Amino acid sequence: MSAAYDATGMKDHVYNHLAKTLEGYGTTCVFGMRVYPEMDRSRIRHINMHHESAGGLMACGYARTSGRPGILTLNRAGTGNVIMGLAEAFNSSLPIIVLQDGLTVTLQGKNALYELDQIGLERPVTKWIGDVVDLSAAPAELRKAFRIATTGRPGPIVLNIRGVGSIFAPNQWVEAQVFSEPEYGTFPAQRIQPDPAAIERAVEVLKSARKPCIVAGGGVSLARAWPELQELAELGQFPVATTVVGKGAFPEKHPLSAGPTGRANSTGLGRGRIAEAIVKDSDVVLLVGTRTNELSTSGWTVPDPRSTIVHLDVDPGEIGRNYDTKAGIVADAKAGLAALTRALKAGSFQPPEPRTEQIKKLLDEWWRDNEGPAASNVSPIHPGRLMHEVRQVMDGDTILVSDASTPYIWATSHTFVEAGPTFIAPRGTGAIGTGLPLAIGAKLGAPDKKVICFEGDGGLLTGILPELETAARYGIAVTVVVFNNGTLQLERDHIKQYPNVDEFNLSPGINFANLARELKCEGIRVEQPGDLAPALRRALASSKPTLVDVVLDPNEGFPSGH
Ligand SMILES: Cc1ncc(C[n+]2csc(CCOP(=O)(O)OP(=O)(O)O)c2C)c(N)n1
Ligand SMILES: [Mg+2]
Repeated sequence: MSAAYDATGMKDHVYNHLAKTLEGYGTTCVFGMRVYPEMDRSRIRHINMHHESAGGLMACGYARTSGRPGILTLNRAGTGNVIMGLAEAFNSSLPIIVLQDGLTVTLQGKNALYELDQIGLERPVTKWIGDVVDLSAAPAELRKAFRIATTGRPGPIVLNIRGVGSIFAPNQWVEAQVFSEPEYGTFPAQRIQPDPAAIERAVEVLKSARKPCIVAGGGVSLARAWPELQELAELGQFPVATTVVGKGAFPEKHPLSAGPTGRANSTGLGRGRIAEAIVKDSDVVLLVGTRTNELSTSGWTVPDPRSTIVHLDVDPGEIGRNYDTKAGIVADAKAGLAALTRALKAGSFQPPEPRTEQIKKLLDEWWRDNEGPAASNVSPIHPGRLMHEVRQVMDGDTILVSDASTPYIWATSHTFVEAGPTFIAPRGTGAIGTGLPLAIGAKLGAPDKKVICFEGDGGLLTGILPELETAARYGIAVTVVVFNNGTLQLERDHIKQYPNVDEFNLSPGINFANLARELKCEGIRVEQPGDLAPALRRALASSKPTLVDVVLDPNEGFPSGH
């Protein structure tokens, strides 16, 4: 334990104790509408966003790219708004810590200002809630929050700090020992090592395989296990498919990459059909860090339930959840993958026949089918052409963030990312109105990267549009690409047999570039395909947040599927 601050016990306001504790963990950024006035702004930026839902999502994006817990301070009045961020973090296993003003115990039940069952609301979507009644315990509870958030399966934490910020609680100046445990400032803070017997069982299964493959989930990126996954895949000549959230676990231009799985993009123009073919055609499937959810497994058909499953996951609750599992390994993904590689190298392992030719053939077919849309010159623009232009500006320094709905389906299917925290989509909740705040947080967690954010017009209008002003105020230079199709396309697609039902159409002609300029960002409207490339280049070169409003054909897209 390294004490970053004097641990002799000193009297100060609780907010100052907490700010000093955060500094010791290496936190570089705090989101929230509750300001800690004496926080050292030279070490921690405070981002005062507009909506607590967005704040929680910014904390999620920050956690993904920085590898540190995202911090949100919360005024009690914003409790109802924070649920979305907690839910996204809970389902996506992201460590965020919400420091909330809790109600003074003696006021409970009196209809006090903003009184609400805060803990009751938050309980189902948190890993742990610390109810801090004695304010002098707040720094110790924050240290506990960091330990719990960053070990095992990461997840969201709430500290309900009773009476803080309240005029009825004069004793907010308390004596406390203030120090930090910086080893819990990043995650995974301590890696759970695999049981050698579990590794041995898994290796026996992998050795017996004729056509093995790997399906990598979000757990690979959370464990930063990119090199270990690549080493194992190359050693075993295992094709690697990723789940939607797992996109970025493996370099997608690698000859062993089968690309992303996912029901929403496995038909028509979707690249998911490649992963689907490869994974279904495998006799042994090694699952790594995946919840085997409905979306990524195409309703639990990919992998085929008859294949032999090996599952490596830090959470024993996920192993065997949906698939009859021959060998389970409870471990951190980095530690588990390294152990598998070591054991295969030490044993008499012969790699099976390589399947890179099979992958290449499927990929060539997919490119051929996408040639037309990629070169399309029609206006309104075909989304396939937009994807072509986005691919030209993406490189190893790009982080792609997407809102839910068709933008995320195109993003997952039609882009190729490097290994790393390079792709973020809100698949914890699947909620629209999440992309922009995730992107703002992602940029703050990785200021040197280019962040491109795909947004639906419907997604922006859910209420996150004002966060463009947040990005402008703090100079957070994200590039927002709006899929402006004038409709809630995915929902409309579900009811297309009812042509007279038009509630899913938006007011026609909304110009998001103008709205962006009003909110102090740069805005570029694109109606012709030929204008896409210069607009994207200009946006990415700008030091200001820039919105590229792309007028898309509302009738072109993926068949419905969430
Ligand atoms: C918070 C939330 N409410 C409702 C939905 C259901 N839903 C899924 S897609 C969609 C339409 C989104 O429209 P838009 O963002 O414009 O994207 P498009 O499908 O038009 O590309 C809706 C409402 C959702 N995913 N999240
Ligand atoms: Mg739309």
